[in-house]
Amino acid sequence: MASTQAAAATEQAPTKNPTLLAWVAKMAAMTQPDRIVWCDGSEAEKQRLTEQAVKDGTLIPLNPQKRPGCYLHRSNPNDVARVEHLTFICTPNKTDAGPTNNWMEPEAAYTKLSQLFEGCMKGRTMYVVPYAMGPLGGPSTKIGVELTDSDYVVLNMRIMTRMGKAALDMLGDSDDFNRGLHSTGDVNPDRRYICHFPQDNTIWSFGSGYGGNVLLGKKCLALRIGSYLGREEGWLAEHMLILGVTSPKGETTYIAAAFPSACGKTNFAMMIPPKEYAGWKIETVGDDIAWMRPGPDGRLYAINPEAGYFGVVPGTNYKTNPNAMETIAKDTLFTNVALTPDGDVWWEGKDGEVPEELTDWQGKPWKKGSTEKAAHPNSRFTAPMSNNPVLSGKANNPQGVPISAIIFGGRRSNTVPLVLQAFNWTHGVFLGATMGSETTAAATGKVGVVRRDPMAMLPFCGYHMGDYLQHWLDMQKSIPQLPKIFQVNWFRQDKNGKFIWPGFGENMRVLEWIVNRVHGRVPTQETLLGWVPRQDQGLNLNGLDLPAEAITEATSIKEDEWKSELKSQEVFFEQLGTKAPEALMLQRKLLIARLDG
Ligand code: SAT
Ligand code: MN
Repeated sequence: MASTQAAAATEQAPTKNPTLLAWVAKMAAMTQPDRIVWCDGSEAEKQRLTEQAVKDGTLIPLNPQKRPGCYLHRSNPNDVARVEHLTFICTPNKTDAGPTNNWMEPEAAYTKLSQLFEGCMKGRTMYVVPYAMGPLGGPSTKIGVELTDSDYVVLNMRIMTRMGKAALDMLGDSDDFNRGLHSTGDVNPDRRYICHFPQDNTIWSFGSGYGGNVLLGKKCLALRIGSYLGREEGWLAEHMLILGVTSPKGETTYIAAAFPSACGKTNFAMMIPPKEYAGWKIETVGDDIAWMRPGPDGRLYAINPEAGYFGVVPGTNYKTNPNAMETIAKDTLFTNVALTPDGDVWWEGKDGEVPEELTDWQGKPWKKGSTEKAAHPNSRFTAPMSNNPVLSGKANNPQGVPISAIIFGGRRSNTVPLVLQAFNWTHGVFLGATMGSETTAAATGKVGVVRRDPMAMLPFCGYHMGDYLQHWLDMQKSIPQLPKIFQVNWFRQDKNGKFIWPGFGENMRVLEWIVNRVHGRVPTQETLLGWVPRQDQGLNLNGLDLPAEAITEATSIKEDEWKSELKSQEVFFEQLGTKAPEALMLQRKLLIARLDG
């Protein structure tokens, strides 16, 4: 059996890369697929796979008049989000994975998962999916190959990455590629594992068919393995959107911003400025991940390693994100949204009337007024970035864009003010390190509890969090022209539980202040926490229907809240033990002294 598989893998392969061929043959010998198909990324292949996915029920075609080229996929109801408790970093020493990751010893993990993978593709097709993370040929771009038995995964990877022949050509005969193995197995949560082997540049994912668990280029390679490689090679792999903001004078400033999953990164990256900002333009470079390295001119350059968006659907509408609505109007895969009787899709928070009747995300009949959600709260769209009306002309630039500001933003109903600027890089790293956020539906588990989420990387850092923060501090030395660092919080609530700041397009006002600070154009007010907009020459609030008290509330610093915040930060730093960076401990002491003083 094994030699037949190996021969089949080699015979049809569109490459002579010996390392790749040997690896594919070895994985095929273990998983024993009936067929091996090398994906070329062509239109014909897309059509063939789509037809097949429709035939086997994986995809439901949507009304071609309403949603041309769009399909609906319903995942297994036990498989609707990332599973952090089943995600492992497999390093020889437990300390290398650190206290914030689940750990398995590599040999033990390979042995355990081999038993699951053994023969799991019998009767199935193994797709070989070569893909590039980053614009083809760029200095930051990495190649991965994902072996998968899911046509849904292939069709998603085709949107999310530069997939197929072009990636294989870029790889050539090199052995420098990420080895990803995925099988949906029997979609049983008891036999579900997402294992990362940073030393081997390898990912094994078993038992899931959903998003970040299986689109291995995304969270697994671009963040977990990426962050590990970034430390080795002197760059940063971050959970950040990248946008360009252009003023009426034609000056473009590029900004990277970290927010946890499902906290509005996609909305922010595609924002349309309010009418008071005529002449201003926001353009998207990326909506989820940034790879950043120092460039020859001493600035920090960022690329978006992805080619598509895997965004949260509920809440998306023409008010919150018109550009996303345009983006998902065609050629989009929807996962776990509701279906209308006329073959369109629906979700909570969509524009217009709630339909009388729907088929919900599980395929069951649904009636208006039902207490159940019609679309899953973590339902997603997969759409090519080329659909985005405000895609930056630089999104495909292999060199990336120079970053002038970095923003850290959590979801906090209290404590953290609307915006502040860090005193310097080290203080900015402290702000990022002490980020907290209320949990969302993007991962399984309780929603709405505050957890420390340093730089929005808690679920995505592929090594010891203390070393990661030290790496951020160390990067200062290799970036002569450091970006300025800011902290924002769009999610602060008043005492009635209502959001104080209107958010969405109005975030442009905060962005303008950040741009002005970056270029040294506005004075600022020093506070205990950092620099904030001045009352007189601060945020432009023209046209905003917001009482002055609301702004005071959204920007206020309450010392009692900060006392408990410091406690919670302390628990986090204690977890890092001796790896808690000294410079950050000093920042902490300074903050305590300021608050006590
Ligand atoms: O499922 S994903 O991990 O890709 C989405 C997210 O959590 O941001
Ligand atoms: Mn994300």
